[in-house]
Amino acid sequence: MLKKLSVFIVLILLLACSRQEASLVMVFEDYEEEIDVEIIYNHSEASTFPTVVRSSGEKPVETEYKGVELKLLFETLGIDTSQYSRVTFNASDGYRIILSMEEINQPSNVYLTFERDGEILKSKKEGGNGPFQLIIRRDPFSQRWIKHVDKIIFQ
Ligand SMILES: Nc1nc2c(c(=O)[nH]1)N[C@H]1C(S)=C(S)[C@@H](COP(=O)(O)O)O[C@H]1N2
Ligand SMILES: [Mo]
Repeated sequence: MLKKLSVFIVLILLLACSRQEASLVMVFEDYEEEIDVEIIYNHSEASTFPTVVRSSGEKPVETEYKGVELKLLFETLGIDTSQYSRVTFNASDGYRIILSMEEINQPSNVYLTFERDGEILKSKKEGGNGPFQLIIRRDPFSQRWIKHVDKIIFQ
């Protein structure tokens, strides 16, 4: 009984630690700020939506992603988006994309996601697309669905 309990506790601790690994930095003109990722995971307006995932060398699969619409997240963080015209997203593997604020502001289009089919997105190290993946719903070919986003730069 005690043994089972300690295994359980160790598992919970491991889970907690693996989630703490997720980090996201926002870069502005004259300063940068690491944001509290719990704001993303616990966002009251996080939503779930269906998508078709086209991964290289595989058949398209219908999946469900959960995330926060990026413009809502920016609002929550108190970022005055009217000051900027484009946003660069950097990933931990060196991949990078740039979006215009105009595209980000389109309704129900650009999401920062953290869950796929009910499971928290795994990091690159764990073989997943996470911990955060940008999904652009009006971009069906997914080249710009940047995986492992770790830095968002406002310009
Ligand atoms: N971080 C990161 N995101 C990325 C890529 C990448 O190499 N690194 N490739 C892009 C491309 S070209 C496609 S088609 C989709 C799907 O890539 P996958 O086939 O490797 O899953 O992810 C996009 N996002
Ligand atoms: Mo691709």
